[in-house]
Amino acid sequence: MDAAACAEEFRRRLDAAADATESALDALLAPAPLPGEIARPARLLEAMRYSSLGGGKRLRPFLVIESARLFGVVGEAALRTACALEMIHCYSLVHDDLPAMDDDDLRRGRPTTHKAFDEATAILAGDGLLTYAFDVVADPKTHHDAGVRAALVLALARAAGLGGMVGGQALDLAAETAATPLTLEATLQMQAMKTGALLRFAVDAGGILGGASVSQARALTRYGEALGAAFQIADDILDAEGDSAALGKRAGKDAERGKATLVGLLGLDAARARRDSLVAEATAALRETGLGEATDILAEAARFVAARRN
Ligand code: GRG
Repeated sequence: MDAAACAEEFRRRLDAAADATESALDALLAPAPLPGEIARPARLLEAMRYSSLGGGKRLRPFLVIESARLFGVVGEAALRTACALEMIHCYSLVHDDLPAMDDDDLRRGRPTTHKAFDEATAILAGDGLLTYAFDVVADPKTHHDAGVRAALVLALARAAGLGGMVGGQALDLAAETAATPLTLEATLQMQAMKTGALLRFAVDAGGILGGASVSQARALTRYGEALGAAFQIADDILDAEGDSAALGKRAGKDAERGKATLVGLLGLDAARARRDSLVAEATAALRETGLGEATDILAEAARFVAARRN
């Protein structure tokens, strides 16, 4: 596929993944209780729907769906895993926006969940999305093989928890009030945990669902790690360039808050160079899967992540 055709096909598949995720989340968050549930409280459900429907690029669902497609896996298994991951991503945004954390009023171009509802409801909506994600992955509707479901649950828990996103958020918060700024190495580790771990899970999940070989799984992980790092540098660059309106925050806000950013540590030019070499690293890792042109769309995703404006 030539570059223009690949970029067009990427957009088409990103839109398709976003549409499929929206519909599937809408169905999962329907008012009727599931077997074993007692009732679905209306206001909490409304806040969970508000937090997860009608916005976002749906990059993580796209990565699950497209990495599973590499192994011929299409349909419910990938889509439900994609929804679970997106629920965890949305929960993290809801909690990150709370007054005790980033204290933001806007997210995805509309009031944050605690502004649209109230703080207690926003905390519960996040908790509800987090726990529902594991319900969805562990449900036999996601995969007939209990071993596959257990592998997904384990990988998702590790990506989202203490040694992943939540741990990374804790390191980032601690850095804001620390006497000395984080070193480059510590910043890279914090970012790999805070934002990288869920992106990495997205492609690892495709390998788990598709029965990737050990070497293919390793290559996918390397791709996910490079993509995650490129994603975070792009975020730091957007913040520094003052082009962060769509991120729902004022330009330079992260750096001003004492948050560790790669632009702060390396400067803008070196951060851009690092971002570009991570895209090359991600693309090289895809070649190591031995899956050939089928991986072109994921290579395009790495370029998209690096060039994103929101
Ligand atoms: C509160 C447990 C907890 C964790 C928060 C990921 C995170 C940890 C906070 C998000 C803060 C933030 C805005 C980080 C920058 C990178 C990022 C995750 C941006 C939002 O992701 P996108 O661009 O968002 O994929 P959309 O809206 O497109 O889904």
